[in-house]
Amino acid sequence: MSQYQTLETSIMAEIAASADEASIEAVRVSVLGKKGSVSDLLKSLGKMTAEERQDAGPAINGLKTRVTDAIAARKAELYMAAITERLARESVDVSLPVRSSPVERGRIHPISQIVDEITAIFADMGFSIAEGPDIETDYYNFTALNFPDGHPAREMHDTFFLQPDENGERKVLRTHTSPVQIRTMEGQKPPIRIVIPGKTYRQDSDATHSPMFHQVEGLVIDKTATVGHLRWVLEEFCKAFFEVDNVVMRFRPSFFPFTEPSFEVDIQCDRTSGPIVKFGEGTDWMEILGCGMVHPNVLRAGGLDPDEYQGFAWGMGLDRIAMLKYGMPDLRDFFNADVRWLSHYGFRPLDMPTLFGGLST
Ligand code: 2U9
Repeated sequence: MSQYQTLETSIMAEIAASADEASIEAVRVSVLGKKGSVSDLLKSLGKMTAEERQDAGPAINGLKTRVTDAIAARKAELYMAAITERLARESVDVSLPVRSSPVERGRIHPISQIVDEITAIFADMGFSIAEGPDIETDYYNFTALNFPDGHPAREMHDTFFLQPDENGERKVLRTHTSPVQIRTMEGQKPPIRIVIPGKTYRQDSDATHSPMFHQVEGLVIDKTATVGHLRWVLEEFCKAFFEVDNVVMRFRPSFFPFTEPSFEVDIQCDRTSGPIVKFGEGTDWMEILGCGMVHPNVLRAGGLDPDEYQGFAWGMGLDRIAMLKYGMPDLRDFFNADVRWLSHYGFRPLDMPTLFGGLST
């Protein structure tokens, strides 16, 4: 066997024994690099006589071509093997659930959810949302709403009073959202159709009362609004909100300083299944809101002529309704900021309530 064949056999064995891309590269350098064994043979051709070169030339060049091809083939083989191994190691199971993002982990508080549900229903009927300040003047909270000075109804509201300011004026934390309606009447010509969700404050605290609580009120003012329209609006609201078609409502005469006539509204329900109340069936009644035709004095306070305009209004406490609709036993939990309670009773942020998509799904 010639020296070239011996060298070729040993190089081919080294190529075959290379187990990864680094070792085949090392073989290439030791064979074809500047000081490689085959490179040295090629250089030696220059020092040979013409005769010697006649045989050695083709032998060395043939050797170079074969080992170059063998190294390239082995390199490609090892490259593919490395990729295949890496793909197997790094494979991703695309059927696994996506890790939840902060947006998905967060929860909407039941009160925010209920405000969204209620405003979606009234927006669908053509109402706009109105808002106003939590700290109110005595005038907007009481006087403009037909509570005479010294009237016991002012005491009934268990008002939180602020310290008198430099002019001796004693502001209050609003006891209802009704001041917003007065402000709207002052600033906007009828027809008016608004709903007012918001925080309200009264000195009261037990399992079903909190000193800060939430209301939604509504107001419609135009030239022809009647109790019939009021009844229709509230019936449509109850059907959508309680998600039953056959809501039966009962209007009982009542008294509020700002409405005349005034009513308290009950809806028929079934309480025979323990804490879960079913609506649209049963023989029990549950009070859910108060309402009435806007008192002429209140229209005047809003800058409207009661001989030209009339209207109706209603008010509803949200916290008790949320407890009822979502089955929460204690109102105080609403405001304890306990993340475990919120992740249990809260709503998913991307499930926005709509009439076509379902309110509380
Ligand atoms: C204006 C004119 C009339 C709003 C009304 C009620 C009846 C009512 C209570 C329900 C439960 C308050 O949270 S609660 O205690 N509200 O019964 N609210 S009529 O009437 C208005 C409001 C503003 C200018």
